[in-house]
Amino acid sequence: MRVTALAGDVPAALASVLAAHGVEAARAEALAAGGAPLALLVEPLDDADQAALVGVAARSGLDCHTGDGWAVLAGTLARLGGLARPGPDALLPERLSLALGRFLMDAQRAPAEWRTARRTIPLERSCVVGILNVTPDSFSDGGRHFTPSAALEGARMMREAGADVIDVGGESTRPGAGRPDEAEELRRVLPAVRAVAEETGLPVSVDTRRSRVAEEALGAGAEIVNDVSGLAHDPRMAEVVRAAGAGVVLMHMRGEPQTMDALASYGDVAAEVAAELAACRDRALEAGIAREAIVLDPGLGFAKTPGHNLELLERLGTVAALGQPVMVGPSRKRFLGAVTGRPVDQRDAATAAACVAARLRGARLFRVHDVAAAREALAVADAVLGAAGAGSR
Ligand code: HH2
Repeated sequence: MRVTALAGDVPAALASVLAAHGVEAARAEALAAGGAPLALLVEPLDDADQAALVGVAARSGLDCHTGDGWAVLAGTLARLGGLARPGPDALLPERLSLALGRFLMDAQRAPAEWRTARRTIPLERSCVVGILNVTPDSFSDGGRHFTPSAALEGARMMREAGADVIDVGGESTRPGAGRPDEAEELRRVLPAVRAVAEETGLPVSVDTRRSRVAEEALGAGAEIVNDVSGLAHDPRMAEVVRAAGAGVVLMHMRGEPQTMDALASYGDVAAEVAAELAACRDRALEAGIAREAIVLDPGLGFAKTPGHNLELLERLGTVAALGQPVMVGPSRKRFLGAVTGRPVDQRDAATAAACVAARLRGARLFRVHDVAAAREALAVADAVLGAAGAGSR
């Protein structure tokens, strides 16, 4: 007798083993999807809801651990899905089955594209977003692309290197950076956005927390707004994004760039960041922004210690389960210096490695300075995932 582990991505491995043993392909896929292992934290719970969960979990063959006001359920997707059944056959009180059902629907959504104001960007292969900081003081590339012609030249080189999107920013958000006023941010950003959109044909995103900068950049050819405050900084930002039908990156941060380092305190960083991003996504939906336009970003380095950033990368699946495409921006950041001992200008290999780690945990978009290094590393990660039959992950 031989016992073989289904290594790698379990659903993909299960589908391929079942198919190799003669199960028809579509059925093998369905069985494999249902067999995906999942562990969920459900909170807050009152005593009655908790008792209902414990009873149903035992009858359904699920593991259930409980504590004061919470429960962790673990089992296969198929068994957990049974708990979300609505209607007369429901196993759980409606409040619980609805919450579980909504979560499971989001978790199984595998967004394969991103809608912007001008096109739909495919996300089957990793999407590399090239950073173009038109700032004098960004932490790694400040001053390099400060004039419009230098910005355009930088964008052209990134396109050659395989960038899918160019992200233009006029404000450094590194801790302690001085903030340009609105007029200065506009002066920096608009000529670069106009030139890059016209000359490269690539989708341009504008990295700003100001609605007026976003609005004018969208008018000048940008089609995505990358807001590191997750629409929280400027109350008019959501409306500007909605009205333009722009793509939007909602990034997680606490406080402001000037105060965020003091707010890097979490009980469970992945769960808390995911919950705060879910609330941010829901506010965007309430404001009328289309679900297909929204990308979520855990905000590596923003109100996070080096340890938090690493833990977030390892547990990125918690964010990916929200059902939106996930972007990460590890590029040249301090936590990579802490791991490798390298100074800021020697962190591109570490950045590419962090991108691959994130890709394996479900990220689809990668905001980087060195496009060529990330593109090459992600081509390998994409090929490995594709080879495992996990291309839709
Ligand atoms: N990081 C920075 C700026 N914008 N946007 C997203 N979505 N995700 C990020 O991780 C992110 C971001 C900070 O990096 P950088 O632009 O290189 O530096 P600076 O803020 O100093 O210009």
